[in-house]
Amino acid sequence: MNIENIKENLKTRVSEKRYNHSAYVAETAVKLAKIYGANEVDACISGWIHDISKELTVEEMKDLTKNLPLDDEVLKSRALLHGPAGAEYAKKVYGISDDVYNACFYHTFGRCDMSLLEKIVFVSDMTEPSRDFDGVEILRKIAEDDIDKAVIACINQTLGFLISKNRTIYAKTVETRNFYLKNMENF
Ligand code: DGI
Ligand code: FE
Ligand code: FE
Repeated sequence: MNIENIKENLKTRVSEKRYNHSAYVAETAVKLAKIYGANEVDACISGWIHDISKELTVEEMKDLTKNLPLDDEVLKSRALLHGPAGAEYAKKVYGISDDVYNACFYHTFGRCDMSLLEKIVFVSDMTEPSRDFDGVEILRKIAEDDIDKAVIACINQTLGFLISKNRTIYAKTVETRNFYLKNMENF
């Protein structure tokens, strides 16, 4: 596996905007990996591949994930399914590590007790330099201070966005938030 090959392939699979977003997520994930002592190569690869299946149709995503036990809600939503579909695609094509696979799989809704890499990719996706929503600067600061708090703050941002659009909220997103909030109380 080689980052140059991943970049070339990604260019053929997503728009220029999403390609640039992926580059920024890789850059941000490496920066956070340096701060928290995570594997920088894994952070870089995860950033580049996390959205690699995002522009497929839901049918193509379902085909990639057909052997996985996914919830119906995930199977109906490109927004929720693209992480698992990207993880499966990258596993098949590049033979990624389990940690990179999980960082890609869970990058949209998270999960309880994420690995450091999973948290870094989750937070980098939301705080990379081309994100420009209100409050992103505060999120970037939290990201460099406390990665668990940053996970909660990123989910709060997503929930606010979903509520403002009157969209459904996936239960696993809420479960991830509850896990980290409850963990915080023990500090
Ligand atoms: O792929 P990106 O745009 O870089 O970012 P993402 O993978 O975090 O989110 C993709 C979309 O998924 C975004 O529009 C928000 C949406 N999303 C995140 N969490 C949930 C969700 N959609 C639903 N329905 N439920 C969720 O819990
Ligand atoms: Fe995504
Ligand atoms: Fe993304």
